[in-house]
This record gives sequence, structure tokens and C-alpha cells, in this order.
Amino acid sequence: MGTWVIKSIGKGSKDWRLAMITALLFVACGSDDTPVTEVPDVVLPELPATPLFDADSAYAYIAEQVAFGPRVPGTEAHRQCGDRLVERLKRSGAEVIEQTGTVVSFNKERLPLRNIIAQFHPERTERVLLFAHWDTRPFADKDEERTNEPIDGANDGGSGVGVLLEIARHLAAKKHGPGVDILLTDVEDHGQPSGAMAFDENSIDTWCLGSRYFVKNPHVPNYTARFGILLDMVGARDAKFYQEALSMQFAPAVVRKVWKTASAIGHGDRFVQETKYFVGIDDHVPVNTVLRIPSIDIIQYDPATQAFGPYWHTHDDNMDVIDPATLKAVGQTVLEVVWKER
Ligand code: AHN
Ligand code: ZN
Repeated sequence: MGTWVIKSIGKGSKDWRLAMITALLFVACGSDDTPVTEVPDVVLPELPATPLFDADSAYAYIAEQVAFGPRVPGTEAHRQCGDRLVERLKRSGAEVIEQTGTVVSFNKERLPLRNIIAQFHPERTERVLLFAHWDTRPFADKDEERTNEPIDGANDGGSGVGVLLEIARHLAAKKHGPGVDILLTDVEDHGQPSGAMAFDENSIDTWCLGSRYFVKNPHVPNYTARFGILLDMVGARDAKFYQEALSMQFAPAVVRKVWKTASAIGHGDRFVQETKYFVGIDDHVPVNTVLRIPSIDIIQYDPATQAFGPYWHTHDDNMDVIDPATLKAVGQTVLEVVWKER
């Protein structure tokens, strides 16, 4: 056999030329007892091409939500917008399950809860979870004016949903890989206003009531998924996305996968490969701790504020802050990650 030949082509071998020639002869001629390895023509299956994410369409889905008015739980605008979201997801071919219930807010308000779950290809056992909150903050506690009035929540509430509705339009046509679940969580943003201590131990529990409800009552028993991606405030002009610290703690491999993918398709300028601790709580936390689905949060970090954008929980969070270029970077990246799953 050829083993001695390979050994003799070592660095120390003086007559490596002879060895090489011998090796070539071996391969070229073959012999009765050493069959030549035949390389068959390999026909690889065509890789399904990732669809193009239409940022203008995502933008229109955000404008549509904002046009209903602030989506504060218990209001008519909230109900009507919820109906429209369900309608849009069904039109994209999803099987939609709604979870309703009542939760009590930090100020003892009883709030109706409506989580919206859109299943694509529910018969597939392998799943990927994409989620965003669809409710908006009932007050503008970070503003100087009209602090008791609800905000538009174009970015905080509207943007994640807008991106997911646009991704949803492609999912029925995804013939390969895991099925996708889109979860629109409710009553994320009814948390207790914080003073100087942003991550106050007691106030943490007052946020993310819809996702807390979901993890205790998943739409299918023993629900799990390969991984989860939460989108929160993903539409502001010039937004950058740093690797959010809780995501790095719970699901570092998912963070790396998403940030690498962004860089590979040309969005490395927005997906900065640097960790920042600036989120106290978000919907990905209960999904990680209770359901144990490794889940990350794609959420804007603004180096200027060392936190969220300056519009956060103010009346400036309106359509003026939304830029299709940001939606494109996030939407195309998430679509690419989902399409690459086999
Ligand atoms: C805090 O980190 C306190 N809140 C992040 C959750 C949130 C509120 N996302 C949007 N609004
Ligand atoms: Zn918020």
C-alpha cells in the first residue's frame, strides 16, 4: 500500500523527489490489488437562497401599528391593532394561537393580556423562535412633557413587530429546516418607572408580564426551540447593536452566530462585536431561565447615553426615529440566520 510512500515524504527525507514520483506512479497506474479511488461526480443539492428582506414593507407595518394609536393594554387601539396583527400573520400562512388572560401591573391595574403566537409548519418538531413585544408604554416617564400620556412606541413596540411581520411573509415558502414560531408578547412595557437605580431588584418583576405568562403556559406542552431571537428597538436611525450582556450570559453561541452572520452579509458596522451591560430585564430572560431555550436580545445600545436611544420612553419615540436602513440590517440578518438552519 502507499503508507510507506507518505512516510518517506517527511521533512527529513533526502530522496523525497523519488518518493513523490513513486507515489504518483502508484496513483496513476494502480494495480490489481490496489484499487484506484474513483471520485464520482457529486451533485450537491442547491442551497435555498435567502429571500430579500423588504425594509420599506417593514416600515409600513410599523406605520400601520402607530396609526392605531398607542397600543396600551385595555384600550381600543390595542384591541384593533392586535386584530390586524393576527390577520396579517394568518395571511402569511401561519397557524395563529392567541393566549388571553389577566395580569396585575405594579400599580395594581388589572390588564387584559393577549400574546399572539404564529406557527409556521407546526408539524415540524425542530423549531426556531422569533419574538418581540407589541404593547407600548402607557406613559412617557422619561420625557419632560406630557409624562402621563402614552407614547407612539414606533421603535419600542412597533419596530420588532414590523420586522417580524415582514419576515413572516417568507416563512410559508421555507421548505427546509426547522419550523418557525413568531411570538408577539403583550404587557412587556408596563413596568415600574425607575429613578436613578435603573435595575432596581423589586421593579424587575414588574416588566415582561406577557413573556412570563407565556413561559408558564406555552402554547404546546413541553415547548422548546433550537434558539430564540428577541427584537426590541430595532428601527432607529443609525442604531448600533452591541452584544447584550444577558444574552452573552445565557446564549453566547447564538450571539456569535447572529453577529457573525451580520458581518458576513455586510452589516458588521451595525452589529458591533463588543459586550455591553445595559438591559436589566427583557422578554428573553424568562425564555432562557424557565423554558431553557437559548435566547438573545437584539436591542439598540447608544454609546452616547450608555443605554437606549434618547427617544426611549419619551414622545420622541415616533415614526421620525425609524429608518428603513436599520430595519434592513436587522431583518436581513435574522432572515439569513433562519434560512441557514438545516
Ligand atoms: C430595562 O432594562 C429596565 N428595560 C428593558 C426592557 C424594555 C423596556 N424594553 C423596551 N422597553
Ligand atoms: Zn419600553
